[in-house]
Amino acid sequence: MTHQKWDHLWINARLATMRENAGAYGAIENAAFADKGGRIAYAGPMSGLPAEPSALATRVMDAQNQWITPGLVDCHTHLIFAGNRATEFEQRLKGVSYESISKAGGGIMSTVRATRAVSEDDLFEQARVRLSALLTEGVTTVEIKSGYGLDLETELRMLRAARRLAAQSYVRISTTFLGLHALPPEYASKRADYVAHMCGPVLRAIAEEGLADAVDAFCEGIAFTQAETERFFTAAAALGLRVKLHADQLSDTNGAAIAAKFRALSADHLEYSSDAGIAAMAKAGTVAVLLPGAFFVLREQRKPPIARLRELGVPIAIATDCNPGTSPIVSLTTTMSMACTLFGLTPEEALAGVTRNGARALGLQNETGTLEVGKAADYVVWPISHPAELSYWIGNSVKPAAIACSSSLAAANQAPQA
Ligand code: DI6
Ligand code: FE
Repeated sequence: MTHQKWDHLWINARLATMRENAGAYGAIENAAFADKGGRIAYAGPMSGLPAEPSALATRVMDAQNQWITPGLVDCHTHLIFAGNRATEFEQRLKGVSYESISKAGGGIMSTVRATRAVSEDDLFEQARVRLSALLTEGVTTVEIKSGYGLDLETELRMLRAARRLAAQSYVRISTTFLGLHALPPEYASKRADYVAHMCGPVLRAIAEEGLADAVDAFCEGIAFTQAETERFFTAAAALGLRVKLHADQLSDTNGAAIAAKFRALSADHLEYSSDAGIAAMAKAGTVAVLLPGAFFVLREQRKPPIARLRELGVPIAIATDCNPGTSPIVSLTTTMSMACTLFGLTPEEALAGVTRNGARALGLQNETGTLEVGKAADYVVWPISHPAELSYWIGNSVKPAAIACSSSLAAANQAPQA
């Protein structure tokens, strides 16, 4: 038999493949795992290997019974911003609400002022530190939203910084233009003009430069209405961009249904979503992205409708929502713990939420999110005895033994070895 040698082969591994309908965690014990040219070449039992390991791969590594999972996906972040909002945190602890801080010109606008004031290099550098924290715990795909610029220049700066992070790190980055995040003061009495500006020239410029993979809006009482959101989504769809939505976080604004209407990749938060909204998502194939970090920080009481999501088979993803206002967290595994403790997800659902379903929330389900032959070789080797440990430890305390990401930079750097 002629065999084109694999690049790497792990033997004596345990795989949490996270394939759908493949039993708990899609687990395979006594397993082997191989990649070639940045793609998964084998993910199955040792007994299925076609020859002796040394004959199969350039490098053979003994996993010593450690677990291999797909690389983790953080499918909702606002990683690029300047400054922080610690003093608002203090105010909220004294009883001032998030909404009233926002109405008084703080909240998102305070981060917009800080973000507008700094250069692209500064934005890049501040985000790089946060990105590194995510990567050390096995994240290989990160979504990054703009939305703290709210003018053409700053939105472009944010998205360019996100693209630079992608080019200079071992990570796959998906970018989202969050044009309708807050109404900036220069448009205070001209709401319609702001929406038109974002739906027209700003969206076009961003699309022309290829800076966004999707768009997003904050559909909320303190942010944008249903009609404004729909207008933005219609403009995005005309340019071939997929949509995502901050939906029903603080009140039921019909967000889940709007997302479904536009076949959104995901609707995120969903604490106040109606049964009808969730049913519409199920039909549209829209992923429910749960963000327990924001729920925790805002000390919310109302949980997303988990039972309903399960009942209707809506895929559930989990993300950090890393942002300076409501979710200042750069640990996806801690977020998994919160999803279990605060929302009642099982550790298996939490892991599916940051792998298979996180990938789907970005439209990357054919590329990453499970250990399956042909997908990108994005994987993590963990020194754990059970995959539930990934949701169990708090505060970035499980360190991967190895991380592989087949993003372009990783592929480029590995090429000479191949
Ligand atoms: N994501 C958001 O965009 C808003 N809430 C959320 O979960 C506001 C973020 C902020 O306050 O900066
Ligand atoms: Fe968010």
